[in-house]
Amino acid sequence: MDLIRDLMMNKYLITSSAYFILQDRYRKDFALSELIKFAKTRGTFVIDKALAEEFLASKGIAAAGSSLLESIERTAVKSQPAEGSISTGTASETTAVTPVSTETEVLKAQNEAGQSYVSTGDASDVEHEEPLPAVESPENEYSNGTHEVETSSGNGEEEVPRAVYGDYGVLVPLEEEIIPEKEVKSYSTYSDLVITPKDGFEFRAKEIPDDYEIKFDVKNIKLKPPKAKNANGKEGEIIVQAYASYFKSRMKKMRRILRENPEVSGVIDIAKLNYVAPEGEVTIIGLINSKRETRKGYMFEVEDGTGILKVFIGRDKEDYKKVFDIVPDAVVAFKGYYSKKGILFANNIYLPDVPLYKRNRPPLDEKVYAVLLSDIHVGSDKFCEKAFIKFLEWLNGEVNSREEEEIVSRIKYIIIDGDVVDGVGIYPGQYSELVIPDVFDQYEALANLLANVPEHMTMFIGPGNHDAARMALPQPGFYREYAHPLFKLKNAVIISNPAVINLHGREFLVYHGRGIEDVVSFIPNRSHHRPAEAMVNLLKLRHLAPTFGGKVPIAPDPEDLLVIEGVPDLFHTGHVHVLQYQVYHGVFLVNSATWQAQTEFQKMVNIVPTPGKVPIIDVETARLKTVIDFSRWCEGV
Ligand code: D5M
Ligand code: FE
Ligand code: ZN
Repeated sequence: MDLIRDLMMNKYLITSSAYFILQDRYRKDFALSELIKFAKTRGTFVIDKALAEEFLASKGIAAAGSSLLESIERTAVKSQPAEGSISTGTASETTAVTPVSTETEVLKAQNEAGQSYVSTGDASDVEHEEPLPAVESPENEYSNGTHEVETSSGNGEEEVPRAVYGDYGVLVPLEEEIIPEKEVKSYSTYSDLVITPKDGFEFRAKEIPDDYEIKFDVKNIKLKPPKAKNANGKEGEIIVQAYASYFKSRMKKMRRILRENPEVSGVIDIAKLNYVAPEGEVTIIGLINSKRETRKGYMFEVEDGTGILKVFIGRDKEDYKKVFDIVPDAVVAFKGYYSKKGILFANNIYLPDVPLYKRNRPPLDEKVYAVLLSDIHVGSDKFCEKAFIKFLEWLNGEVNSREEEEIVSRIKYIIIDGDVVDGVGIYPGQYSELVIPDVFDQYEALANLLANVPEHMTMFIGPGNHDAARMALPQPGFYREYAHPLFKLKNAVIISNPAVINLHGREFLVYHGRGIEDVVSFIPNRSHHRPAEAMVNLLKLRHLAPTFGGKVPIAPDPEDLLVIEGVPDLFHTGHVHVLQYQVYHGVFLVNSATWQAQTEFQKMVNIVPTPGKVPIIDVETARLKTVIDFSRWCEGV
């Protein structure tokens, strides 16, 4: 644990698998300062597996053997064992971190159709569907050991001290846990904030009928959890099967997309390549295990479920540039000549991409606008409270011009794209930057703010990585125990991350945006500060978080729900806190900004947010109408 503690003291994080690799070497083969120096050169504060391996390699030390879980996973996913020791870059960091709990989460999420399921320890959610058995009949608990009993109820008004049932059901008071009678909060949750529509303001949108449909929501997908064949090593077996189905599902979906391209025809299984006539041109579709620069070009290792293959593309080829768009675990097609030595010499690369055609949508009878928000981060001391309240007043008709009046009058929808609160314990040192140090109160505060959005405006609210939700993607929704004030808002629709909303016949793909991190990590010349360009890359790969085992945790669902299956009219992300938009092949890409000024952590990693800027979308064209700027009320936060 020394390594973890020492890194934490320096505001660095380490993932479990990196810890596994480094722990034995710490203070024997390397010093903390060396590791930190190395991480600095990479511009990160997170020591993950890849970085740990590179670090050891730079010191001429071989990494310890990979974890058991990784090796079983490889066996499951790959149909043939990889030869030699090629680094695939696809090892599962996520699995290695918390295999069992991730799995449990998945299964539970499936069973409960995305409902919340985490026992919080002090939940006071009256809407909880299944009261904890211990609360119902504590006197019947006769098992050995100690059982902590939940006795809180109803909004925390009548707090009964918690108690513990010891052996034989004897009640033992739990002194150190006794909660003070009435906690005095030193912070506001905006319970007194009342903003009402401006007198006489005409909201045209009230007369326009609602026309929305949630076209895709993770909660509505019934996933069948894989079954273990025997009781021995049950969890491991289930995880292996889940990942195997996950990759199968990714391959299947991407094959369908790639085959829409007429140039990707006559696709052949890798296992059958040895039977093709020599000199014949072949096309294969494969998942990228690894990519390596050589003297004359790039060498890939790809697999398709029937076999593994090396693919080489030389610098002289026209499609050579496309190698830079390919990240680990993306699925692409290669066309070229197969040499019996087992290498495909590619001439062409096909990314799944988005076809270049004009989507004709019937015109709307009336103009309708949608507001895109994300990353409100309520609870942070950098939350731009003043600016957000100005924005709420604006929605209620406090406008500055005729043009704004026309816009506000026709706003019917507000899409909120995650990180709605700041959460607790999300990044090192966060606690000192929280004004609301309690997640329950953060959601209460947010709901009190959003209660001031005029009722005829429908809000779609999905989670991000700061929210009380499953951390791994996709995120089915918020945990109800924490976020129940949001569920109570009359005009809010809780959505998953990602989700697809159809507004008046236009498809909006709504996604918090962590996949942008994959793009920034693997594609040259991409930056957190130009998110729309990274979004183009996600669209080209038709996947929201292509790389497995990188920074972005992906749940081992038996189906890959992160493939961009349909081409949306608009693609909305947040996460990196910078407003940017552009059109790519007819799709409007927009990363909405934030309501949080720069945090200390962002200062360290050199992220400069653009808070308080609000893109307004014309639903008819699914394009930007205008950006309203509230940033002047966010200075000096
Ligand atoms: O993300 C806010 C911004 O901070 C976004 O640009 C990603 C970046 N970020 C978040 N976590 C990390 C780590 N661990 N390393 C580097 N950059 C990071 P938010 O999700 O609001 O925290
Ligand atoms: Fe955020
Ligand atoms: Zn985020």
